[in-house]
Amino acid sequence: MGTLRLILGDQLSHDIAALQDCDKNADTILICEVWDEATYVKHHKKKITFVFSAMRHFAKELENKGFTVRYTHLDDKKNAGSFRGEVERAVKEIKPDKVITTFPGEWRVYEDMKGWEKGFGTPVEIREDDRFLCTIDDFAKWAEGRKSLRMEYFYREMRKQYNILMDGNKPEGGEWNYDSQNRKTPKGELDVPVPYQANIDEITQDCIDLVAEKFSDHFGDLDPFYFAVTRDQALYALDKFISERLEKFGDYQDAMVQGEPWLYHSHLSFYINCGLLNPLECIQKTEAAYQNGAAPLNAVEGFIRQILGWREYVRGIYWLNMPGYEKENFFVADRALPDFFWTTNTKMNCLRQCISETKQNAYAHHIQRLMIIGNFSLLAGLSPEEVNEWYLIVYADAYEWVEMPNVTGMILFADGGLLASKPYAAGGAYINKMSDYCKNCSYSVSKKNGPKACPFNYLYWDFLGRNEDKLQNNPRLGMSYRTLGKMSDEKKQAIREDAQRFFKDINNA
Ligand code: FAD
Ligand code: DLZ
Ligand code: SF4
Repeated sequence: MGTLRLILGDQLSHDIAALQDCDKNADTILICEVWDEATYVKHHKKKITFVFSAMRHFAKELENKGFTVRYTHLDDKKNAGSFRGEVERAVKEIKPDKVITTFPGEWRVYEDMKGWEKGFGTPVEIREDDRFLCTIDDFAKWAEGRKSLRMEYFYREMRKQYNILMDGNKPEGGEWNYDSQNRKTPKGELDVPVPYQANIDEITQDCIDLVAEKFSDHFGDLDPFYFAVTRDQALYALDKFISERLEKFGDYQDAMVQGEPWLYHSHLSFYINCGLLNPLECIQKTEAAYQNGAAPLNAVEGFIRQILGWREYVRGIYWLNMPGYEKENFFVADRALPDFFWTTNTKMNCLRQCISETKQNAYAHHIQRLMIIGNFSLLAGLSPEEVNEWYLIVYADAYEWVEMPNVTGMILFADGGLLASKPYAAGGAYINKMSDYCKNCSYSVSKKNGPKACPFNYLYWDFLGRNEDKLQNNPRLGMSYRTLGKMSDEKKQAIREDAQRFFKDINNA
């Protein structure tokens, strides 16, 4: 008897809604490693290790606090292999009055949950996930009747609502957004601090061994493993970010440097998304650093904008548009993912660096995801379905609610401009400005055409040409289309031929 409290792998917060009135003497907390979740896409090996180890540590902490935890290991003989199967098995064995859980992060899980009450003949309560700072309903209210759903306006509302970086009813420093001060190009030696690396304990080692055995055919390097897997470790990583990196976070937010996968980013998304850190505590701690004079406004506002603005906004966009958002394909793009997305084997140095780092770390920072891998996916007309699956697989912070709007909306413009006002398309010059990748590349960034030319240069114009009917009236692309319009027929023909040659042999590019 008592209630059965289901905690999913991205709900590892001690104050999660499903645990808020948990009775230590009567209730059972269910946490389960299930085959379906580990394989519905073939997640990066580090991602599975991280989620399993964090789940096992969380279960142990709950037990130490006196809760009754029913923990299903992946290789338990009776493991039913799915959330539904494991909840049903627990309901049959424990016979609870009720099942309580928290709203999940993915549509497919929610769809499944909706059928549990009828299926099991036991009441099922799905509670609001109050770790998010904007409810799904409040986002829908904000979006209602608006012609365009720009993040900036949503973000301003959130700043006011939570009284973050406000000076009365005005934004701190007079501006809402200091993005223009966040584009410093990396020149000379950057003294990037070593990021937090947790030690491997017995629980994590067991998970590493399990993943090595069961998921050897999944993408990604398992070693070295250094993610935080407990709340204490994640809090330490947060404090270390604030004391060592936050100061320069703003300046180098858009920078890319060969051999520096972590730069001044926070590397906290894994911990926030799985519940080890609460987004509001990250915001408040960084705001305090600004108030104490430990970090400048452009850094603190930039960081807070990502969490209070973008993170909440993309979640709102996901639930506002599901189901259906996963099928969006504005450009009718259908090219298969090139092999090098898995092998890293490409002569394009920028892509080779970013995909290799992704393979090694299950992490790439935002501008690598957006302007290198994302930009290429857009320009090459890769299938949104395949690109979405890749991003969901390869990053340890990826869950559909956050991955899909970033891919479908932000990088591929596959939703036709619901999220972004224009496609984030750029040629080699931008990559050369924001990184040092080009100097080590087989292609020449200054060449516009021919086999030696940087492919981003002609793919950019080929993309605009291919999609002229859909994009030419976009006011933010007016200048690019005017330039395209002024090009000679020979030049346009050279661009088309270069692009066709590139696509024909894309796996050897
Ligand atoms: P920082 O640069 O330190 O930023 C601080 C925090 O802000 C992050 O930890 C994250 O919680 C939040 N944040 C920043 N940008 C975004 C954003 N665009 N959307 C949502 N939250 C944001 N983020 C994920 O958490 N999971 C994903 O699956 C994911 N997929 C992405 C796919 C693409 C194509 C792109 C362009 C971005 C994606 N992002 C995703 C957003 C962003 O790239 C990552 O949150 C960030 O790189 C994580 O590293 P960090 O913690 O060092 O971030
Ligand atoms: C990502 C993931 C993986 C790999 N495995 C599990 C698991 O075995 N059990 C679990 O509860 N959660 C797992 N997760 C996280 C879930 O995929 C996530 O909770 C749902 O997609 C809802 O967002
Ligand atoms: Fe990338 Fe082009 Fe620079 Fe090579 S030259 S690193 S392909 S942008």
